[in-house]
Amino acid sequence: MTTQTTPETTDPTVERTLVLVKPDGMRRGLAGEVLRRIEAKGYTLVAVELVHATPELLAQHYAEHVGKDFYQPLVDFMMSGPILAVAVEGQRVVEGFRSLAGATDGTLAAPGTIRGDLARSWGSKVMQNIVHGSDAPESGARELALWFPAL
Ligand code: DAT
Ligand code: MG
Repeated sequence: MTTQTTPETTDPTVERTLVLVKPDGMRRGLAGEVLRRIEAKGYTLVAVELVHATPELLAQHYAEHVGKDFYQPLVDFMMSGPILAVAVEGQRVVEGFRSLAGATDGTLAAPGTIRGDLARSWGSKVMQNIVHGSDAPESGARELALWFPAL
């Protein structure tokens, strides 16, 4: 009799994403709440590190936003305090964490999501939305290489 199960290590649906608890989340003491939700969903924490971001790191991380009018305020905000960088693994975790995080604008994010439950936005506060999550598996791999070069 042959086994039908696929070892998790060879399962292509197992992927990794980068989660950041942004400076507003850290200031408000919400790192544990974010990690709790990730773990409760069933994902695995692979690496966790407290990071003080540099302009160089943020320019690579937010390459798609360089030159936009909110870019410099975003960099200033992301350098306003420590960030908790988290490498998270699981089946379809990239889209799964985006779903846990909710929409970018905390005012509009659905209740039940991290942003919907914990973030509000008005004026320039829209960027204070607690968390970052990679938006595609390729972004996850690219961003994890920036924040966790040894991983
Ligand atoms: P997300 O973080 O949901 O992936 P994004 O990649 O479009 O959103 O933008 C990155 C961050 O930049 C976002 O979390 C908050 C900030 N941001 C996005 N659009 C903005 C805007 N129009 N004004 C101010 N900040 C903005
Ligand atoms: Mg994004």
